[in-house]
Amino acid sequence: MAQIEEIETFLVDLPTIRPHVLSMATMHRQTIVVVRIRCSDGVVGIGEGTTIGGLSYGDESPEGIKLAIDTYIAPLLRTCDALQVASAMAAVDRFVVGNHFAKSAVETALLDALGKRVGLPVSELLGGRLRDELPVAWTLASGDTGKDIDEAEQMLSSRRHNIFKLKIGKRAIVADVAHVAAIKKALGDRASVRVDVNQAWDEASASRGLAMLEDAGVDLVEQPIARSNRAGLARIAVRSTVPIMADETLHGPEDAFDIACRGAAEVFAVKIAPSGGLRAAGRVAAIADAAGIGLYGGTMLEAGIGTIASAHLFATFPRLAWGTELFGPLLLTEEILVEPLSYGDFALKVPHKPGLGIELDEDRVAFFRRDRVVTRTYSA
Ligand code: MUC
Ligand code: MG
Repeated sequence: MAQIEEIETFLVDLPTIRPHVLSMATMHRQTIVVVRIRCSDGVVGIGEGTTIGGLSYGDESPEGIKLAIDTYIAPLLRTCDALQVASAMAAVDRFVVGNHFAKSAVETALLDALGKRVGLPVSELLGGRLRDELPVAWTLASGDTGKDIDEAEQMLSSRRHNIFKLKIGKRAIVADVAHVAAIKKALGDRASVRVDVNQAWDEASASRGLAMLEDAGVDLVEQPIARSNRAGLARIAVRSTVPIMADETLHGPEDAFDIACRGAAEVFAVKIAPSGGLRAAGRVAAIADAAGIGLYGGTMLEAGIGTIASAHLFATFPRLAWGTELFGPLLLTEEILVEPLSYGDFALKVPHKPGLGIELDEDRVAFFRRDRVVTRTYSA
């Protein structure tokens, strides 16, 4: 038995390298919730809960994630055995409904601690890794066609990314499609070009937009309509020859099963936080795989902790037809890990060290903590 002695949470605000323009929000910074769990055997695990654009993307905000952990989840965990992660999370599930991002952050920290304790990477705790590196897409979302093309060219020549996801849905369909077509024309067969509408269209607009995107040479269309309209998504998926990917409509295994039964998507963006944690996201992937739905390793634009936690899970997938988009740390100006994640040759390497296989740079984290104490060296 190892007692969970302390659960610390704090918010870290990190600037982005450029504005990241999505249909529902423009990001200038990313806020991550770091969870640190200290156990009675001296082992410490870390986790991350991260969303996009405050409350504009989903039901949980960074501040809400912290509050849910501090006020409701932490007291439940204090009586749990850190050696038994599934049992600890079951105890949380009994008394905490929803709050998937908060649960994901806590479960990640428990798995990190367990891995460190037994000397195994998290991917092995999750059933066993099948690959050591994962293909990684990049999102072009500067809001400017010329800048996006330049950015893509840089990524191609440095061999960092050759899969690009374009954020659309903010402008009129014709303007958006012209933007996508110009980028695809510039990149040609050197890159896969995909789009994410982030729910911005209604069904009629989606039908129109999809036909135009197909002509532009787009390989995949993500969440074109509202997350609640699964019947509409199924109708669109039948009509469209470009595969449809489910994202915001997917919040765990039950959603995965419903979407699969409806035939509402050919691809799933599997994400650890919206799913409710690494193990729940694994169940989402298993349902998709059994239903013949292609897998894509998604992100909530997490920093290094959430990104590598996701990578450990995705490395266990037998099939990963659409690769991943685990580029979150590369969108940030600041590195919060002692050793940055290893990107290169269009892939992210999954560490072999115990646990998540990463270490926080405590000084940098302290500097960017929202609640940091600033010591004045001058008198006002
Ligand atoms: C989303 O909706 O997929 C993932 C990559 C990116 O640029 O935004 C996120 C969220
Ligand atoms: Mg998406």
